[in-house]
Formats: sequence, C-alpha cells, structure tokens
Amino acid sequence: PQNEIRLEDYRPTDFVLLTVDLAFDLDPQRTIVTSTIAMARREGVDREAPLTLDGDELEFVSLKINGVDAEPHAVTPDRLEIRGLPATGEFTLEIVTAIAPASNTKLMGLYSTNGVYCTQCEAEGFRRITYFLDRPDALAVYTTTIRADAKAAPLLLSNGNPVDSGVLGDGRHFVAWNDPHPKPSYLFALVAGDLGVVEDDFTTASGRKVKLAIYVEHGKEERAAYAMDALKRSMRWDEERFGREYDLDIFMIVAVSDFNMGAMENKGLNVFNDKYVLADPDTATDADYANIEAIIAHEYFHNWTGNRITCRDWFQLCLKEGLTVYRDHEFSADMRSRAVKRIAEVRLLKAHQFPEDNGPLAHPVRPRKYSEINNFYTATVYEKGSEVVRMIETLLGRDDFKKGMDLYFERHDGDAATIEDFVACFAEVSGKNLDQFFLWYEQAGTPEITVASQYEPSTQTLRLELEQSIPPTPGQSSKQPMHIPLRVGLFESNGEPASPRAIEGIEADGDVLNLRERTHTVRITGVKSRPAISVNRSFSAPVNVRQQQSDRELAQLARIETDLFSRWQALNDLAMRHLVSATQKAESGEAASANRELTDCLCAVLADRTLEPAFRAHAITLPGETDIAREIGNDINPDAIHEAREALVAQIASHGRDLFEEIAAETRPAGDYSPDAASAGDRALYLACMSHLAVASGDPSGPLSLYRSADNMTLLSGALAMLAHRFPRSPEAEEALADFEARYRDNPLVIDKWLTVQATIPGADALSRVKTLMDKPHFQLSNPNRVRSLIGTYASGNPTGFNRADGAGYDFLAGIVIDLDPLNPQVAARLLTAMRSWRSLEAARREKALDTLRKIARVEKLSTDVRDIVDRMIG
Ligand code: B3K
Ligand code: ZN
Repeated sequence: PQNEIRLEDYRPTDFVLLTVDLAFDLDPQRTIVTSTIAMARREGVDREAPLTLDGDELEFVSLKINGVDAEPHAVTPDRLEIRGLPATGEFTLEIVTAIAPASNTKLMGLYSTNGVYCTQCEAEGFRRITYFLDRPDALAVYTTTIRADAKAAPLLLSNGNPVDSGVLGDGRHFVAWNDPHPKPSYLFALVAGDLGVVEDDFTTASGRKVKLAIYVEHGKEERAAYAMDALKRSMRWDEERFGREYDLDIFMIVAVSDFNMGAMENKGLNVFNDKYVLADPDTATDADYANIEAIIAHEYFHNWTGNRITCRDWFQLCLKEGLTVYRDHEFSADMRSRAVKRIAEVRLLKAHQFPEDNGPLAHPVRPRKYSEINNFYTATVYEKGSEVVRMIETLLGRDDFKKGMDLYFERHDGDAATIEDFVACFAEVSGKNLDQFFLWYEQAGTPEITVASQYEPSTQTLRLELEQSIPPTPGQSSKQPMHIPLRVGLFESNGEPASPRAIEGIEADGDVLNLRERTHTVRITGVKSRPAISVNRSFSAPVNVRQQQSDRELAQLARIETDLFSRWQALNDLAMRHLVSATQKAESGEAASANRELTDCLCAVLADRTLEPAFRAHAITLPGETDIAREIGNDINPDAIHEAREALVAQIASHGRDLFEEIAAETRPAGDYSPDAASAGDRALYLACMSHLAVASGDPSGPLSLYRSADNMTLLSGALAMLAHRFPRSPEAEEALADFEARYRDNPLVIDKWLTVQATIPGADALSRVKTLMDKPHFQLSNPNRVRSLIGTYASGNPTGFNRADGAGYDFLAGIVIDLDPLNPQVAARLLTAMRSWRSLEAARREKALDTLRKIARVEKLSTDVRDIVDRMIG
C-alpha cells in the first residue's frame, strides 16, 4: 500500500514549537501567508538533524532564519527541509508562502465559499496554508493577524481573543487574535467575509462572562436561534455533568455552505456546515433540530476533550472522537428521552458501524496503520469508540467513571495524550484491571455472543452457556477473547423480574455479567420459574447476540421488560426474524404468510398510551432493508428484501388499520410548532400512522392532503416522502414534488431534502431520476451537501435503486467518484464507501460490483483517499 503510516513508528519531533505568529494578506487568487515560528531543537537531538516541515500544494516564497534571508536545503510544494539550524537555544523561522483560496476545491486548508474565506485544517489541512510541523503533538501558542479588503471582508476572525485591530491603506483593515491555549495546527481557524451575526452571552459557573456569536449569511440570523440555545445548554451541561468550564472570553460559530463534513471544533471558532446551524419550523425537520443540538454540543464539548487534551498522533483519534460522541450522546439523553435516544443510537450504530466492522474496511477503534487519515473518521472510531467509553462507565459505575474523568482532565490538561493515558485513569481510580478490556481498542470486528439456556425446575436453577467469538477482519485473522460487560435480565412466568440467590461461573456485578473467557457456564439459582431471558440490556456492549428464543418469549419480553431499550430490541428481533424468513420466501417466489404474533405485538405497543409516542414510533418502524441485509449476511438480493418488507408493512397496515386511525387522530398536530422532544415524538408517531394508513388504503389522497395542510417542514417533508415513495409517478406525487421545488428553489438546504426524497424512491428507475436531477441547476458537484443529498443517499440509502441487477448503479457511482476525485478527494472517497458491503451481495451483483471497483482501481491518477478505499475494498 501507498505510504503506510504505522502506530509503532511514532516518535516525538526533533524540534519543539514555542510560539507561532501568522499574518495573512488575504486575496482570493493570491493570499500571502507569513509564518514566524519560535522554536528550539529538543534536548538530546542530534545537532546536525535537519528540520523537515510538511506542505501540500504550496508555493514557497521566502525563508528567514533569525531575521536573516536563508535558502532551504530542499523545497517542493509538499516539503520544506532546513539544515544548519542552531544546536541549542531558541531561534525563529520566517516562512512566506502563497496560496489561492478561490481555486481550492478540496475544501481543505484556506478556501472560499460563497464569498467567505474559511479554513479546515483537521486532519492535515494546515500544511496547505504554510510549511509546518503539521501533527497533533506539536503544540504552540498562536497569534494571528488578518489583513483584508474592508468592504469584501468586514469580519476577520481567528482563534482566541481579539487583541488588536485597525485601518490600513488601500481600503484594507486588520484584526489580530491571540489564543493563549497551546494547540496543534489542526485546531487553527480563520474566517473572513461579510456575514450577519447573532450575539448572546453566557456566565460560567465561576462567574466569568463569555461572549457568544454565531455568524451566518445576512438575512439568516433568525434561523440561528435554536443553535444559540443549544450552545448555551451545552455550556451549562458540561459544567454540571463534567465540571468543565469554557476558557476564553469569546466563543464563535460560523456557518458555511461548502463544508466536507458536519462541523469542526477549532479553538474558540467552530466552523459548521450550515445544515447543522440553520433551523426554523418552515425549513428544518425534527431530525434537523435534534442533529443541530447534538452537533453544537459535540463541537463545544471538544473544547475539553480534543482541544485542552488533544491526541498524540492520529492513531489516537478515538481519544477525542469516541469520548466526545459519548459526551454528546449523554447530553442528548439528558435533554430528551434517554430510552428513545439509546434506541436511535443503536439503530445508527447497527446501520453504519456494524457493516463497516463486517466488511473490507473494518479496522480497530484505534487503527494500527493508515495511508490516508481522512478515511479513518469512521463510524468505528466515532460510534464504536463511544460505545467503548460507555462500557467503561458500565464496568466502573457512575461514580468511579466520574472520578476517572476528573483524573483524566486534571492529569492531562495541556497534553497530547494516548488511549493508554485515558484508560489508565479509570484503572487507577477503580483499582480494576482494564488490560483485557483494552482489546476493544485493538481488535476489529463485532463480537458475537451465543446464549444457550437450560432451566431445571427441581433445583430452580438456570444454566447459561455463553460463548464469544470475533470474526476475522483485514489483518487480524484470529482474536483473543475480550472483556465484555453484558447486562442480563430474567423475568419469571408471572412477568416479575427474577431475584436470583446466587450467580456462579462468572463474575457478576448487579445485572452485569463480565465475560472474559471464550466460554462461560453460568449457574443461576433461586429462579422460581422458567424465565424469559433478556440479554444485552440497554445495549451494554456493541455485540451481536445469537440466542434461541421462541416468538412467544420475544413477544413476552416486548411486553414486560422494564428496560425500554430492550423492549424495543425484542420487538425488533421478532420483526427481523419474520423479515428474514419472508425474504427467503420471496426469493423462491412464495407469498409471505401473515404473522399474527408479530402484528398483535406491534399493535399492543402502539395502543399502549403509557408509553411515550416517540418510543411507539420506533417500535412500529420495522428494521430497514439494509438492516435485513446485514442480518442475512450473504448472497443478498435487495429486491427480495424489499418485496418481503413491503409485504409485511402491508400486513401490519391492514391488520392495524383502525388502531392507526385512532392513534393518528390522537396525535394529529395542533397549535404552533415546537421542536421539543415530546412534540417531535407526537409528530413521529403521527407520521408513522399516516404512512401505514396510506399503505392500507392504497390511496395517495391522504398524504396529499397532509402535504397541502402541513405548516412545518417535518410534516411537509414526511408527506412528500410518503407520496414519492409509496405512489411514485402518481399525479399526487408529481404535484407535491413540483410544488416543493417551486416553493424552496432559493433554499439549497431544503432543496437537499427534495433531492434525497427522489434519490431514495425504490426501484431500478431511481438511477435515471438521479441523472436527471444532476442536470438541474440546483445540483453542483462542487458542493458536498448537494452531492451527499443526491448521490450519497442514492448509493447508501436506496438498496433496490442502487443495486440494480445490471450493475448500472455501480458504474454510475464509479463515474461520479472518478469525476469528483480531482476536485474533492475526501468527499469522493466517502461516496465510494457506499459499496463497502459488496461482498455480501448475491453472485451476479457481486461480480458487477467487483468489475466496477477494478475499473476505478485502474484509473492512474487517483487521490490517496480514493486509492486507499478502493484498494482495501478489493482486498
Ligand atoms: N473533528 C472534526 C472532523 C474532522 C474530519 C477531518 N477529515 C469534526 C468532529 O468530529 O467534531
Ligand atoms: Zn468530533
């Protein structure tokens, strides 16, 4: 593989940074960057050792050492090598480079978007601005002076606190910023342009007043109100829950419309994809509001987990990402319904991380090698990384977990730390040995736990045989047993939780069983009747559980489990089981048989008014087509899955029709829109009912009148999706699609929803629809949000449309990836990961997919990003 970087090769830099002074003379075509770095040779380093700085597509202008003109030993756009530097003591370098923000289509480094200059430096974008030790363990205090045309860029922002400003000749002006907190280059940011602002303030627990500012395009200020509210709630929550206060005089967020990902946690100056800032009831859905809340919190929480304590190297990425996801999950759980949040998290984990862990792109939470770090901002590092932190909490309990976090903050503030540092804090405060647990960071693959049970009425004893196995993954053919905290609940025949006398054969801690061996034989005594067994309650470990359970047992758990997550899980397992067998029937041309147990069970939950509506909405939403594919595992025929699922939806819809009517009437939204979780739950349940009613009646007029009367985007886009997906090409669907386009043609973020709805209409026609939409003026290949909304959702959210039997979907995606690669390799590589589960397809599609991947691999000038993905996918 190309240029592999390995964890075991880590060594500290030869030179240490002291301060960095940056000056930008902004110009769209030719920005001049003057970087003055105070540094020193590290003690003990060879006095002859050269200094090599990273660059990427840079134009070198000049170099001075201690103020004197100097020649580099070697210089290319990617590298600057300097020799003859002082053996001891501090010295300064002045490096001048030239860059062109207006033609930076990669959206890494300094670029311009809608007339605004902005930066993205993580992971290795700073080297596209100036030659530097562009690595996370090279920390320095930065001072940044920005000079620009005062009309084009009245606003000049960077990290830290503003320290100086003034007028220059030629209509230019400047602002200087100082960030007192040492940071790595990936947290550097600069924004310059003409933007509107929403301001507020926040008084910290210790009484310091912090200015808050959210910058958006002029005219969009009102749409930043929810983000501001979410920010203030995040700041308070981090004080209350983790004792973390904000540490600068000002905290800024800037929303931009061209951004490679969701957002970026630059110190004091977060830059956001505007999709995750802007919201009002007319343009944002409940899901958008929830995402904004979570992402605002996530980036804010990075101030401590990521910025104050950063990563020693990129292998430690989950140190900041997994932990910060855990923190934002906890925040959302506190803001909303904990059980519903957990269900949504697990649904997402299973939909994205489990397939990744089970395919050619599988890698450990802490990878051991990479050739392109941008390809490791994955569901595994983020979501599984968060689950690993959650397991530490489960193992230690809330109090010791809190102590461990406190120790981590205290001991490592200002450090570039490692996972070892992090885990050591928890081992230390709890006295627990976490050596085996550490394998969660090192071994890829989703563990599978099989559970077999035997009940002996005469001795009131339950025997559990537990076995763990971890499938092979690339580079790891055999695995060690892991330390898995598995929550298990037992419910006796009267529905009451069992209260066992003793648990033998395993270390048990409350309802947590500590699996450490490949197999455990567990004896539980004092169980008065044959129990229903609920395994992995609250999803205590990110594993697959295989358990012999009757439909009756699952149905019983769905009724009586006290852990709401597990109630949902039981229903989902029950539904899954029928979906898998219905798929097999569809493949052999048989009709799916009706299933009373399941439909009754779903209706019972739907009718149970003691359960919150958001939970009921989740409960009646069957596993998606990709979930079913994952469960089946191999020789996937997406058409058969679709047919089977549709048949089951139809059964449920007709069986529960009266109930759906009743619940729809109860939850029909009235009054003003409010984005709070309870109202959103009502809408989710209402839409789920309406969708089933549309199926039951086969009549688009219901969704059409919903569309016509909707007074918020949640209902409007919900109705639009019902029409487009359930009644494609009907006059009703066409009317709504045309109306939606006309209404929102000037709002690209809303047009994204219109693109997504059409890209995900099931069936082979989707491809021609997507191609037609690409020709619309709304679509631009250069804008990541448009690309993801249309092509990304087509490839990863439309199994029948993308996996056409003729392979045309794959070829289309390959064409886009190849076209986009020179413009924006990061987004191109991400798009291609939609094909990561190609090996699980049935033989004919598998072959077509492989042909396509080979075709991409044959392209000579691929970016390291796409090359890395395609090579690993072919394997
Ligand atoms: N840390 C950034 C992600 C950067 C991705 C670089 N390819 C956003 C986040 O996780 O908060
Ligand atoms: Zn993050």
